[in-house]
Amino acid sequence: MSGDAELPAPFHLIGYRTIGSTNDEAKRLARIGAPHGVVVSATRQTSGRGRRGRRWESPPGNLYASLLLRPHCRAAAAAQLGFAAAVAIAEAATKLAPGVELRCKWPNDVLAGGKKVAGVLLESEMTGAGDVPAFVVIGCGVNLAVPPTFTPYPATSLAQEGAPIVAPSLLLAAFVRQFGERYRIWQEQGFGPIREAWLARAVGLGQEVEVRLERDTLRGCFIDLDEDGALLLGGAAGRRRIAAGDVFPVAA
Ligand code: BT5
Repeated sequence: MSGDAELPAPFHLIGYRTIGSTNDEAKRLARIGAPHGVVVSATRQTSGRGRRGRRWESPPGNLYASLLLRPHCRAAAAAQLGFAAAVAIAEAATKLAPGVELRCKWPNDVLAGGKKVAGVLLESEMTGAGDVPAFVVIGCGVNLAVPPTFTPYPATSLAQEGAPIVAPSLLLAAFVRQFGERYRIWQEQGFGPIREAWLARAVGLGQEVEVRLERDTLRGCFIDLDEDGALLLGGAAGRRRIAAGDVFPVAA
């Protein structure tokens, strides 16, 4: 475990070589009172997680980091921060890999050259009091050097898309700077600016998409994002609001 002074305040790095999951460690630290701004990173994870308990392949060479935040917001509004993280990853990666086209895929994926290069896992816990989360943990996995072996949605790494090899610590510093700036604007102005930045990079917007839910698959036009980041899907039966799922393009 090691510390690093390079992150802008209030962010503070706790780095590990090997850990189960940086999200689990950030949550453990949050429960024993760690402050807003702690960032847990690891060279590799042995139990990296995606959403719904899915596995996140985490070999050395890529970025694995989790931000611990203590925002004063409605629980539902915390989901907005996942979009801020995806935008900040895309912005940071664009600076370090200028030739690669970075886009956002609902809800919080980042694509490089049309393939998944980064994912975000947002988890929060409530206190007993009111609708304000006790803390929010935002876990980010970014494939810098090593793409995963097999995935249902095509995946890649920045290096595979032609970028030079970027050190995880370099991307982490750039990401945290971008995220810190987005977070400050979010506190002052709400979701609007993040939503605009995310929509400007969104794949599938205005197009026919397939949305896979836990027990169902829907098809429709990806119309918009709502105030809490839910996907608005238009179809013959009207407009439907989707809070969680996976989006796939529909072959023309
Ligand atoms: C995500 O889940 O995309 C969120 C991933 C978050 C990972 C970070 S790493 C740091 C922090 N600590 C953790 O334990 N997690 C966070 P989801 O949308 O459910 O995507 C998971 C799916 O992506 C898997 O089922 C695979 O199909 C695919 N996948 C697995 N590893 C991948 C990788 N390295 N790159 C791209 N896709 C991957």
